[in-house]
Amino acid sequence: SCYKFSHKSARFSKAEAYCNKEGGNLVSIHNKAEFDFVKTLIKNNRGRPEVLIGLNDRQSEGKWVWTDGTTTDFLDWSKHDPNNVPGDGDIVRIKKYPDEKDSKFADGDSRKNYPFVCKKIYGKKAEPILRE
Ligand SMILES: [Ca+2]
Ligand SMILES: [Ca+2]
Repeated sequence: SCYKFSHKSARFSKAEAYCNKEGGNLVSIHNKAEFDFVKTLIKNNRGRPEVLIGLNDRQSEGKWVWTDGTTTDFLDWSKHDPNNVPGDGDIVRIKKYPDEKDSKFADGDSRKNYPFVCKKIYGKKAEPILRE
């Protein structure tokens, strides 16, 4: 797969649409090694503290799915999350809380702008653009 960090901030649906245009989706994460890689990518890009990934429960509250349609087989929540705040709590950021050692998954507001990471899976067509 191919990964791309965006320095521009966008809300979830716009970020996903941007990744779709590039032939991918917001990044999905399936194991610790991949999560570590994504965190390295963020660090190398000036360590923006909160970065959007493709995980969301927009369709069904509490049912976490990736925008690229891959299986939800890895979740690394902060001990504070998911708690349905801030905002609608429907999207997920990688976030480092001051009282935790590592960056973790944190649910957040789908209307708020964040930098984001796209991922393109070779030989896989991008899932269609999300509706608002
Ligand atoms: Ca939610
Ligand atoms: Ca939260």
